[in-house]
Amino acid sequence: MDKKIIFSGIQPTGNLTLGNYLGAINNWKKMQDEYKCNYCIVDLHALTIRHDPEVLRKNIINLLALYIAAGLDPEKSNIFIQSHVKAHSELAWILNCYTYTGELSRMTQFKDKSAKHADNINSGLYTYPVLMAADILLYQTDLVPVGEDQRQHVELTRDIAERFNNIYGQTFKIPESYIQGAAARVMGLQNPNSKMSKSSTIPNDYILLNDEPDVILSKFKKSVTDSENVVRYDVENKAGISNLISIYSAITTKSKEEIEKEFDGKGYGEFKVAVAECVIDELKPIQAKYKELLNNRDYLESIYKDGAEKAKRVANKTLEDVYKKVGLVL
Ligand code: ATP
Ligand code: LTN
Repeated sequence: MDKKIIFSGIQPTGNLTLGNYLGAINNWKKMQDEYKCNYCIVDLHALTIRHDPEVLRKNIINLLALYIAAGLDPEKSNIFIQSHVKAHSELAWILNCYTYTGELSRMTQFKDKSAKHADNINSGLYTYPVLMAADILLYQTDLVPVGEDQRQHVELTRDIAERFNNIYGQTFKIPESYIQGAAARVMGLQNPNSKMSKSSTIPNDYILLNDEPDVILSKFKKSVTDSENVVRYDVENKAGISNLISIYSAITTKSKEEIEKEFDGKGYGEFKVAVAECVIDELKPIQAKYKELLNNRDYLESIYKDGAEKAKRVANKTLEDVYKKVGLVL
């Protein structure tokens, strides 16, 4: 049987957090043998926020290095940069004509980002999910591994694909989101009621993948908990501790019950240090590989060039079919 097709991507908008790692890359890594994986650096999406061009250029390469450092293997997965495959922008335009403004207005991420960037609510931010739909649909994707926050965008992708297929006949495979793991939604360390985000203004709220060990330890020690001093999973009443349990569980693969037992009778101080240590140990080899890769620009270039060529072959086929179906002259 043919392997199922995976597509996912991260925006090169800055340093990645532990949330990006546990909610996305760490799961992607585990899927490489069983599935045919496409992992993209979605640089066009990053243009929806004001940015410095030189910083963006660096962030794109840094993210590529991080993908590989974190365990994505270019021999197994196709790794490429979105803007190198022009079909993404071209299909996005067409899909815009099959997406209703009412649907886009309902997107939670659009509402959040509009609130955050009130001085720059541009059309790209609004149609962002259509470009994401194009990303996914070009590759006849079966599964889209993402964090919980992206479920709504994948639902919209399905609706757009179904609408198009209903009008023109089978063109796109209908994808499903694939949300897994104990840490599908890693919460902020200072504000455990909202998601850990690299764009948070409070550095102690997030762990960056390139944070030094002493910084990681200090951030976990300062993390917000409750006064009960019992390591018990209870999101409603103990959001902070529950978040730490999820992080510890995602990395050690121990169940929540095992963790509660392990720290039975022990206080938060000891638990926080254990969580910090497992995160430090997890990130250490990734950080070392990352530094090494950034010194090997030729290798990185060969990966993204090769990746784009492979991606184009599949993407252009879908795009050509779409062009034909909507009545363009080829
Ligand atoms: P920003 O915070 O700037 O909005 P982001 O950190 O959400 O960005 P994205 O590039 O939008 O980063 O997300 C990349 C992937 O990481 C997505 O699959 C997303 O679901 C996942 N992800 C991001 N934050 C978390 C989190 N806190 N927990 C779990 N998964 C996350
Ligand atoms: N919208 C996603 C990033 C993204 C993506 C995709 C994820 C763009 N295109 C295609 C999965 C599949 C985000 O904001 N995290």
